[in-house]
Amino acid sequence: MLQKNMGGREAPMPLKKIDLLRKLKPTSSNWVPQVPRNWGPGKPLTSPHPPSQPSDPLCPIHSRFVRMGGKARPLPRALVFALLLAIPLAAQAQTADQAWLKYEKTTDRHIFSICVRSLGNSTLQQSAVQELARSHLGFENPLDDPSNQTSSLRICNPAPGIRDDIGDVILGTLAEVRRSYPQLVLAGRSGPGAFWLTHVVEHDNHKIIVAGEDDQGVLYGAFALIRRLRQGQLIYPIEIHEVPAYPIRWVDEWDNPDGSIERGYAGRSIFFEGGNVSDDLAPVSEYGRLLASVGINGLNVNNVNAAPQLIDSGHLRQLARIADALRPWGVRLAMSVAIASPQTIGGLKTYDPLDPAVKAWWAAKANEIYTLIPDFAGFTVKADSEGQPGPASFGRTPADAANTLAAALAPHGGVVLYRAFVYNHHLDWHDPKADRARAAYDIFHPLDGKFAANVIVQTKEGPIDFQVREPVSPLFAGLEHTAQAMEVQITQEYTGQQRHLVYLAPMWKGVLDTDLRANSQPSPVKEILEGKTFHQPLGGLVGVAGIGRDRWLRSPLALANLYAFGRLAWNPNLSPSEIADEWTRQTISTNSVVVATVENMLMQSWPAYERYTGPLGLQTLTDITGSHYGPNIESSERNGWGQWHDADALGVGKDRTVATGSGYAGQYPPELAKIYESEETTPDDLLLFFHHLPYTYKLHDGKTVIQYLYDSHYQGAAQAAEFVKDWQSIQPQIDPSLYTDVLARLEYQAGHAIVWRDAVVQYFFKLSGIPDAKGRAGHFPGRLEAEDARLTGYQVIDVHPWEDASRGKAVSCPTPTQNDPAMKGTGFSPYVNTPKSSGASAPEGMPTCTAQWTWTGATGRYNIAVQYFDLEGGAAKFTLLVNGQPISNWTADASLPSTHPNGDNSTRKTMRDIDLKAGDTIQVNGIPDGSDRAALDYIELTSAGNAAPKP
Ligand code: GCW
Repeated sequence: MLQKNMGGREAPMPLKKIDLLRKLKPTSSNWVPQVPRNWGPGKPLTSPHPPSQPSDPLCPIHSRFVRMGGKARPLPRALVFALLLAIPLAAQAQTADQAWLKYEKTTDRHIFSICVRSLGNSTLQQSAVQELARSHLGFENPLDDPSNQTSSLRICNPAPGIRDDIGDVILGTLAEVRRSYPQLVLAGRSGPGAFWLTHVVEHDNHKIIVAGEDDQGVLYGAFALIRRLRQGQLIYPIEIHEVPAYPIRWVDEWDNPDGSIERGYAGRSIFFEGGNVSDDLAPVSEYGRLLASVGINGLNVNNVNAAPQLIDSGHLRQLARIADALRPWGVRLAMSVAIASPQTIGGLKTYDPLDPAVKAWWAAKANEIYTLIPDFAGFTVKADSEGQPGPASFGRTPADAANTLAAALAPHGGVVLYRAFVYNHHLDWHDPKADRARAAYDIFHPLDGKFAANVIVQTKEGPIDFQVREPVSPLFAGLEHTAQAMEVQITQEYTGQQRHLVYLAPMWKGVLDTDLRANSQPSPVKEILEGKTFHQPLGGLVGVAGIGRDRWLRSPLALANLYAFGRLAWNPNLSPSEIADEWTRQTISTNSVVVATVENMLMQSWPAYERYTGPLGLQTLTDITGSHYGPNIESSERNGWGQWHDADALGVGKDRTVATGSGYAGQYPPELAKIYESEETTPDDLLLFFHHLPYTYKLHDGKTVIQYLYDSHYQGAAQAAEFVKDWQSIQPQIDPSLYTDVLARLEYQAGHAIVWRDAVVQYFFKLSGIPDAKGRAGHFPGRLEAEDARLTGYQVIDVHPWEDASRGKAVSCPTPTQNDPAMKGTGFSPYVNTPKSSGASAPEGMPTCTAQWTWTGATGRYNIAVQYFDLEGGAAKFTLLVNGQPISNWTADASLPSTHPNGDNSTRKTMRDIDLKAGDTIQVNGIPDGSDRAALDYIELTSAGNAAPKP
């Protein structure tokens, strides 16, 4: 019997046919695969559905040749198959637009002609067949026609339902396969999207069977086959059976009709432009393909802060085009709706969800939608949250609102994903009982059992808001009679916005594995979502993707997060490291050193980011009222947003205990509540989320809280620097353009990790007054402050927040219109161009400002880091000079938040191996541009041998 073990892992299936292993033994031990010399990149297929190829009557046995010792001779079919599947494939670099699905012909891969035949003719099966054609995997015969660079997949006898013995890979639904191969045993748990990969041998013809529970399962099976082949896995004999863990495997896009994307960091929308759906939806189709390849089956297309007009008739017709583009990939369209739509769009006097006219309006709207989009998936709702209208305006509950929408969708099979992200953002920070973390449970737990069957409550993984670490939301255990989905962020809003490498799978996996001990029984979050714990048929994972036109997520390595999200939504029992491994093999290289290096970088990246941004459960200590990017510790304090960490001179942390705090800890089932109630038993990495503690409180390893904060930030920043070296170590194995792209990102990250480190360390050092046992806080050997330099033109400024600049100060080059009291009476005008020999010259009328230091340290070879602010609204130019000689010019043209110098845009550029002796002058020239005032924080010299010199 076929069996599926937990969450879709493959399970052994007894063979019912020939012992293939015996048959597959190579006949020659010195067999060497060779390929023609003129093997080159193939012509990409422009459409996922090119016109059908003429049917190929047979895949002739003589096409399976390899060259041995200059002679061609036939190989037995079974051997060909085994070798095909066994040869490790050296995947090359990606282009980001095809991400992990960039299929390349390579010169070191040996491939053969293999036929593929689908038993059915559905669109999804055709997608599956064509995907195999596109994959360049084993479906070509180099000796037949070496000059033929197009895909030579032979799609054998495409006539549906006709049984013959031709195909080498046969695709079909369970029913179709059973009809054609009645002797085949395909058993085990099933469900929508499930698939079997197996093999049969008939009349000495070896075939791989891709059987899907439904057409979608066929497509997933084909992608699974490709995934394994591309990783070079030996899969013959093949026996795989997978069933997706969750029915809901959705991505949410937060795209606005004008083409902007809330919390998107990869350019403009692929869906919308200028208020309408984009004309060109080719990228949407390509995106659908990526999503399908990892099993994602739903896409909610617009921002949860929903633009009401998207539900009007004109826009619905446009949205139908998006649904059409996604349909060949089995990805169903969903949309966010504003609860006030019946009033704003429908012209009713109210949007009270219990008003009969409102209910009728939603029902009619649903009918209209399904006429246009018959497979429409459903609505996502953000209501009574961050200014969005909601049922509370009428004294109604989220269940009232959700059920009205659910009733409208139910006749069509649609669902409502109602977000539990409902909270008051005008909380009273004086009140120790006030706590935003409590909101979801306080509001939704009392409604358990009141939601319609097609409502799924969608809860963020933690009780606050996608922070670098939070405890798991207690609501997952608090809804026993309600379908649930967990929302995570793929787009890195609070985790470095794709400028920092942060592989999020370990964080998600930690949440999925957390055992909430509901009713004192094992109840890991992943099983609650799967419906196992509370017997709910619906549930799943939703990932806020934020993909845009710039290579989906802009950063090539960030795509590992999109991939991992899909894989975990399919099977939450996969480990983040095995997912990292398979992503790397398909995307970067199958070289074992590359795989090990990249996997290690990915796995270390989230812990490193946590260490340098917000350890001990403090959450990301970022600017929570602005960019959500750079450090800004006090932005969380003393305002209504409720992300307080209550730092004062004596201690830090939010008291969420039942005994003395907000009582949040008591929302967990008793076993966990007990653990979190005491600082003794709370895990260190969540300590300050639950407890307000003195800086001198000792952690489990005996280290004080303050010393841990210092150490953690230094350790995290040092790890970020290591990522650069790790990547450099594999340069020869990496595609050059990918290498350069990622290297620049990692170097930037290493510099910004220092900004984070210094901001948080100097903030807590000043607040606590407690010295760093290792002497680092407040001491920066080799650092020369800009405000201490001889300045021409530059003015000293206070940076806000102060911790974002070294000692809180920087220098900025004023605009010609700025009143410049510092310059008054000096006769100096900063608005003249300096001679060309002094580095980059300013355009006519623009000032060049300079900061100059005299080197008083030891003679030697140094690296000089310049810490400057790369501001929005211009591209300032900088030059580093030594003794008047330019060493390096660069332009501050990165796209970073804010027009004001702060931790969002503080950037480090390092010039290496510069010889210096005492008395040498070091100078930085800055030429502002627009609102980028060429602001400068400091320079820092380290010995090129890495030892810091004494200034
Ligand atoms: O994290 C916050 C984001 C908002 C977002 C909100 C939400 C779409 O900063 O941009 O709004 O969460 O999840 O609704």
